Amino acid sequence: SSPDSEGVSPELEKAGLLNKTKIAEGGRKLRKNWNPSWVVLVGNSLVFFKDPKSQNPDSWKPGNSRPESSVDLRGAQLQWANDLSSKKNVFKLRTITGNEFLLQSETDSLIREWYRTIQNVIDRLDKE
Ligand code: I3P
Repeated sequence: SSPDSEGVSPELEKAGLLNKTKIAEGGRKLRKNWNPSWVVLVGNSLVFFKDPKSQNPDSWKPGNSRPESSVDLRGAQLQWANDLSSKKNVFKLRTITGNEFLLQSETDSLIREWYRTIQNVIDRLDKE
């Protein structure tokens, strides 16, 4: 993060384009609806943007474009979930409140890097 933002905004860990579908809300199963999503990992949250215009690393900043939704990673669980989709490179993120998302990329290295980075945040929060 830039020196200016230190102490003002939480740290931007990662941002990029992934395919996303929500598959459960509060434990209740939902019908899949895959869409490209600009995903931003910042502080303890994964933030989703759907507006293509917001697909740049500055978008998550307060006052900029409005996120579609945001996920608290504290107590969340991550697992590879290629059994839950016909697509390759799919993992499932389950929040403590029972919301479940599938995230996917055609690029193996990219999805592995996302998995590793999100798991690191979950592990860090587990130790707090
Ligand atoms: C779904 C759509 C999804 C697919 C899902 C289908 O059909 O094709 O892309 O998930 O499979 O049910 P619809 O558009 O009619 O809702 P994947 O792409 O992840 O395979 P599923 O029901 O086996 O999860």
